[in-house]
Amino acid sequence: MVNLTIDGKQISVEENTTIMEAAKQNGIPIPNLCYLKGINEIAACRVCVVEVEGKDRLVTSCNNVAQEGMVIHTNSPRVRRDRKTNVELILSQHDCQCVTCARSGNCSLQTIANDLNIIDIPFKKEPKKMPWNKDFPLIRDSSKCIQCMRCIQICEKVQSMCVWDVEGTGSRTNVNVAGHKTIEEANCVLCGQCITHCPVGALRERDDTEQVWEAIEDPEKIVVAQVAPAVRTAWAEELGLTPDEAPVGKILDALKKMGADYVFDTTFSADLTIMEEANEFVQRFVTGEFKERPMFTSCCPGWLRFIKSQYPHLVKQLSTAKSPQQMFGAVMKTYFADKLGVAPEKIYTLSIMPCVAKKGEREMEMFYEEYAGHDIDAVLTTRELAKMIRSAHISPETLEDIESDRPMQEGTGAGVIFGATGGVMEAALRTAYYILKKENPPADAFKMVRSPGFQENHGVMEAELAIDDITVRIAVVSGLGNTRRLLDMIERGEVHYDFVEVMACPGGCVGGGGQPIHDGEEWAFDRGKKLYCLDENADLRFSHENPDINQLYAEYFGEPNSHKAHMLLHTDHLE
Ligand code: HC1
Ligand code: SF4
Repeated sequence: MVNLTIDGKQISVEENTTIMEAAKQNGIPIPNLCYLKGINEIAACRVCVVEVEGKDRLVTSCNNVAQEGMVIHTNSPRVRRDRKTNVELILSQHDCQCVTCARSGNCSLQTIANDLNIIDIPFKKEPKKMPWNKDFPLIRDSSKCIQCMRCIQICEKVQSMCVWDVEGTGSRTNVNVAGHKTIEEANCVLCGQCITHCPVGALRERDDTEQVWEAIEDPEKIVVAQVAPAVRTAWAEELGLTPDEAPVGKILDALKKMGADYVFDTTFSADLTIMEEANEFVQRFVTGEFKERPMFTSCCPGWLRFIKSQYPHLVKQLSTAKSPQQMFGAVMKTYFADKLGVAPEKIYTLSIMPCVAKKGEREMEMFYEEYAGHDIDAVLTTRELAKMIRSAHISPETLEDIESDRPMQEGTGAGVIFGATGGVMEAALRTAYYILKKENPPADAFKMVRSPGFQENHGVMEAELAIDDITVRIAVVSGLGNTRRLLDMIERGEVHYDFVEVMACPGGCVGGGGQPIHDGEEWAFDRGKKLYCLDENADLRFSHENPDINQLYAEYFGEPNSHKAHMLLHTDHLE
């Protein structure tokens, strides 16, 4: 242990603890803009400077280790002056258009500038404005970038994609798309992790709320909305409700109050995905059609973008099942349109997702069906949903816990856990077991695939399951750096699996790039626990027991993997 004094408090910390972490562990927060523990400890912003007695110069606390006997002041007059100058320098190159910024009210630069009582910016320069395609689902505004390098580091170290890089030197240093490429050329997977780790508003999703308001206003359109499993764990964080006060029914009520005509829960179509995917897996597995193992899940569009650009030869091993979002869109524009007695063109399908890549997924050509354009017409993130609720001046405390509309009303616990890493696999195994044995396993029989944390075992959970004389080898991974490691091990023949679930975002969709932002904190695993809790308390925990899914098959699709199901619920990823 190392003993030192910070702000007059005598403390002991483990060796090799940074001053920043030592202070934090002892209830002394040191402000910072660029620091991300274990990922970005480069002292780029110099906001975290502290005074160490006996040293002439101030030291940055994020990348200097606490040493025996140090006496540190985190808020001396010298520190305050220096910190203020450093923030003024950052502001001098920032566009400071706070009122029109997507991150206004949730921006670490705005907070620190206010905390330091910065009223004038002494040395203002014209911020650099680089061109950007505003139609792309991910938007970067270079005039707001503070060059903290977090986007570069999260993309490279956690997601292994290296989309961002620094260009130029000295005062001409900028962050931009690596290799002088446009963002469209850069193989960006749209996971949005750079957005949720940006301390300011330099990165954001494309705003699609205005086109949704237009659709709501259009009397010719019937707006049919769906809400993804992970959204219920996080939307309230933006609106000041506690998790207990924020069931998914209140999101449905908000959507109805804003003018949606019908509202549904994506857990319904997560159950539908399980019916298709579990049957596909069992069919591939039992009939020996399955020469190339493993079969990969296909519901995460960040993962689809990744495999297509990084491991194109493995694309044929993806399940052909569309994601729940796309399946629900297809069902809304066919089965549901029939029920309403309207043409599919009249239906405007809206999904609320924790995800930026879902905006890209709806645009993908392969999901185009001749019957009615795209499966999905608009995708809003959880953050955009909160923004719409605020702009409609709905008081969150007046929302009621309403039910989804019929006939696609029911969703099981198996569908709910889709939003957390391991959830798709667990849900699929519950139904695959039933298909093979004609009886249910205990609902928690496969809970070993729930990841305890995305860094443990490099974020990989693996298991071998015996169902009678069949052994199924499975793995679950989240985060694309972890995924790359796993795929390389599979390719080198070091590990062998039959079925693998991949989610691009660390922790799964609960940690999605469209979720509310808590600067420098990771909330995915706490949100994931909420989903497992909802599953545990659900009346129905098996997708194949969902009565509305069974009705859908009886009335429309016949059986899983039928010709009609293939036409509407599956896709060819190789096209
Ligand atoms: Fe997800 Fe999915 S779980 S991909 O993470 O399969 O976005 O929540 O909606 O489609 O169900 C996201 C979440 C979501 C789909 C489902
Ligand atoms: Fe989107 Fe979920 Fe995939 Fe992240 S893990 S890219 S939120 S679908």
